[in-house]
Amino acid sequence: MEKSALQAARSAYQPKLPKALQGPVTAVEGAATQSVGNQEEIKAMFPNTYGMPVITFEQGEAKSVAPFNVGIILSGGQAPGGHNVISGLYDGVKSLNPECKLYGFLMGPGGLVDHKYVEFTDAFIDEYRNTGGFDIIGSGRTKLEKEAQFESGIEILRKLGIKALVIIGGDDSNTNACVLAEYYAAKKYGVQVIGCPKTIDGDLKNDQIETSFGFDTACKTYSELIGNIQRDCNSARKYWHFIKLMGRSASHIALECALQTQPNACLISEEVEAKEMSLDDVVTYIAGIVAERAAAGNNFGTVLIPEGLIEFIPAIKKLIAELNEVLTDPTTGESRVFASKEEQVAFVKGNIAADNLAVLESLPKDVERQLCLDRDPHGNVQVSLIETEKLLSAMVATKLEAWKAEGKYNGKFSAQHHFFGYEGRCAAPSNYDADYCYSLGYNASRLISNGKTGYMSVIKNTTAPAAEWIAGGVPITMMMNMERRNGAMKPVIRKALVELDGAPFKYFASKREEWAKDTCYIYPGPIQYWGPTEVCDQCTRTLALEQK
Ligand code: FBP
Repeated sequence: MEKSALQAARSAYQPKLPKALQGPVTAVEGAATQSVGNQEEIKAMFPNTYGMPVITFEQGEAKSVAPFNVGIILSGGQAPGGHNVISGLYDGVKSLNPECKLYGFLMGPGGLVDHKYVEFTDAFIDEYRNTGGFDIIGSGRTKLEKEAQFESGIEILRKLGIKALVIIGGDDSNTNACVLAEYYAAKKYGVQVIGCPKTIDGDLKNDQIETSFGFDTACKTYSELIGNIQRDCNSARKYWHFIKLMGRSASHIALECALQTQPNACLISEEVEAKEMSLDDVVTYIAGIVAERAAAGNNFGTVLIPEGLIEFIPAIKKLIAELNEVLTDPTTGESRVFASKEEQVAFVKGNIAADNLAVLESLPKDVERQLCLDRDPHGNVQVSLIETEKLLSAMVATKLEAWKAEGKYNGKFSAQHHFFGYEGRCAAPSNYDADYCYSLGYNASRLISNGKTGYMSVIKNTTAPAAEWIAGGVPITMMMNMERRNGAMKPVIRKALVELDGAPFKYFASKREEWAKDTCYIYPGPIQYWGPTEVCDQCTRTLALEQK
């Protein structure tokens, strides 16, 4: 494989490990745990994996370990650092016994069900160390939830002599990992299942998980691009840039990028919901900032928009909840199947309440259509396909015209649109993500050799130097509660949204008026892999503020 100069040099980087993982470990068990909500229901559904203790690894005595085989799956959207989780796990199992084998299932959970796999070798792994992407084995969004899938999985796991499966995924994939762990434990199949917290969205975090991997690199990549746009914007002084950022429901990415770049406006979906803002309120807020800057002679600026915004506007949220119910077949719990998109839209319109229909029909035609159409396999609206940045700028332009007619505004408004998501998901992992991911993978090998199942690999204290990081495992059931999905109550990992009383949001809120009025842009520049530590090794502003 031909490599870029950076890739070639970067492949030699040896990621750092927490001190406890640098040699043999001993597992220290905490007290019994319980789920974050609906304790009785979750306990009843996960009798074999509920209540287990949090594990912390400390340095221990060397023991001989018999060889064992492990399988790994990349699930869901790409996130920088996935290859390092795999190389960390590979090095981890080989350090326990060089005869251990690691297999990768191809193109996501579907590879397990369809028995598509590869065996990793030194040369294969070395090609991918410290690189972005999930292309080493590919990823997919097949939802692992049916008994037939679990049974098909055990066939290939037995054939390959696999003792443990590591699933790298977000909240939905780790929920499925837990269901699989419980199923195999209940059936006494002797296969352990370990999860690993991945997603650029940053919404898989809690008291035990500081951050999901990939968030750091993705936000730094988007912030570089936003900084570049802001410099262009401040040079030409003639455009308003509307920048939509990935992140699905949560606004962590938008907030982090705002903290890194100080734009003129950044919407936070969770705040829009808490303040019960309508679409018109959101438009009025942005138009107000545009008008205020215009009055000072500044007909330019930047607006950051989280991709899930539309789902948090209360009237639209209520509409989406009903759409999700209507699009699910109550007899099977599966999505209804339609002969055509037109038939699907017509069915939806004929089956929702009048107030929701009125909201749906008040939206531009393309948004209306997208809301009625397909969900991803986990039942999520595909918000990345809704062009909120164009919708908002068009509505802001209309509002400004009205204000002009009333003599309230006398500026010029010309908009440019951007959507950053795929640009950052496969970036070469920052030093933080390279070390964090390698440690998560290496740590998973220790959870396996200690016989754990239904655990998530966790690395804590990551704002300290890597040697001081704390390695261990957290029972996945501990993060669960019951939520309504596809028309039924399901046990799921609780998604972490932006907390309005959390330090990152509070800091942003204390600064945003100044950033709106004045031009306070920060230009972060590209991720650096070598150089002064304050340039290369900083964690996200979110994590720094949270851990302070
Ligand atoms: P995961 O939750 O699987 O990590 O995916 C995150 C994400 O990048 C979201 O930010 C985005 O809405 C979605 O994936 C896009 O999905 P797709 O890659 O299928 O277009």
